[in-house]
Amino acid sequence: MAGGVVLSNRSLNIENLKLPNFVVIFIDDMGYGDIEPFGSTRNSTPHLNRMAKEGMKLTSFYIGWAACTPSRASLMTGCYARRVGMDGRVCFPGEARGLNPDEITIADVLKTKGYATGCFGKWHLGDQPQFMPARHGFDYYYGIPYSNDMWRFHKLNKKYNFPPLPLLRNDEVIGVVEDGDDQAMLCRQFTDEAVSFIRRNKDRPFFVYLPHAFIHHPRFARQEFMEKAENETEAQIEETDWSAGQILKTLRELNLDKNTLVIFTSDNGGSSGTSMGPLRGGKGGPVYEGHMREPAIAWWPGRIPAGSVCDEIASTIDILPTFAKLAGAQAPTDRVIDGKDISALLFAEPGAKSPHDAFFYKAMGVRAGKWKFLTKGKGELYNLEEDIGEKNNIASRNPDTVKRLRNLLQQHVDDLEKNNRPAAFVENPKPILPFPER
Ligand SMILES: [Ca+2]
Repeated sequence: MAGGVVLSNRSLNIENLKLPNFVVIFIDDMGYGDIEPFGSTRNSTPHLNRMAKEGMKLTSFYIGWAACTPSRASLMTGCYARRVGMDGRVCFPGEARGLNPDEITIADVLKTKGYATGCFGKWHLGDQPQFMPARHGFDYYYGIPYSNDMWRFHKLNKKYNFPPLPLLRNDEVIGVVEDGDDQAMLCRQFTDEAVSFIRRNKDRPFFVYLPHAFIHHPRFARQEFMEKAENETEAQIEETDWSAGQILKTLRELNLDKNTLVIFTSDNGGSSGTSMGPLRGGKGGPVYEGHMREPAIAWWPGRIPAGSVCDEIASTIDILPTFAKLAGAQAPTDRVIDGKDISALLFAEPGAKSPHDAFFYKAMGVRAGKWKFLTKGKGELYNLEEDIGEKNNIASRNPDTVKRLRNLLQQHVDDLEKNNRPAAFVENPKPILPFPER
């Protein structure tokens, strides 16, 4: 070759030219204090300990909206759930509503760059064919379409008459979750499927979304975890730790660890039996930190500094813009996306700050820096730097701060009113499996 720059294979770092892989491990109903890196002394989580030691703990990491369905809608679209019409209650089996097929999900964005995309676990964004993972950018799906408690043993079964809880591979029903033994296998099955998908796609960029059914009630875990634990909750948490370990081990074995970003977090605050650590609140209810701040670990050896901690405000809504940036893909520009690229935080670039001047807790609260305001009652103001447990309402002493934050929240609520997109509804919805005769 004459002239120009000639690169030998030696000087050309092929690894750097590869698009990064992405894995999101999304636990159901895990609390802020349920794993050792976030202070648990009850549950043993060696794999997550190592993940944190090799990666970054995000200590002010929030979901985009509380509860299973809205939280998943936020994660998938990079938007607050009301923005995409998926706030309010969770989807039920055979319901007409689901995440609008017109929404652009993380998987859709990554597909534009040729990613293999797989979803392994609890979907919960509508169980009609129009709403399932295949219509939202996933090449492959293995899992349950909604919560593991939406089955015949649910306490409200008499009222709702839940159909059998199906296990799906793509759009095919391959099993039914009939009993506790079946429930106990869900973490293992989703993990094994995700690992196998990673192996099959090791030579091309991939996105693995692993939304576990664990640790949502009813709680059952495999025998080997039950034997070591004091109760089902501990066993389930420790099994999700095992699951994360399997994923990371597979990435190391395949030499993909230096080219894969893995994020571990939870979909909303912990339910009964879990720990929110120092935070107030838990699953459901109003909008204290324990409702929406989640344990979160980001791992990408060589890119994310080992053993780092980031306390800047970040959220699941940031995952779509961040992955888009890192993949060289275009995040949607024809609509409002609430999330922001947080790669500078993840890579601990000097002086990196949260891209969020304000973060919103549903449409009922706002955090700006250390200040947090809730509309609850006459209004509550907390200084999270000094009072992470939200014990001292100092609203009456700080009227100017209250006013500023109240305005920020009102602007956000007004904007959600003006710029929102609807959920989709189908006519004549049917459950995936027929309702049992009664
Ligand atoms: Ca949940």
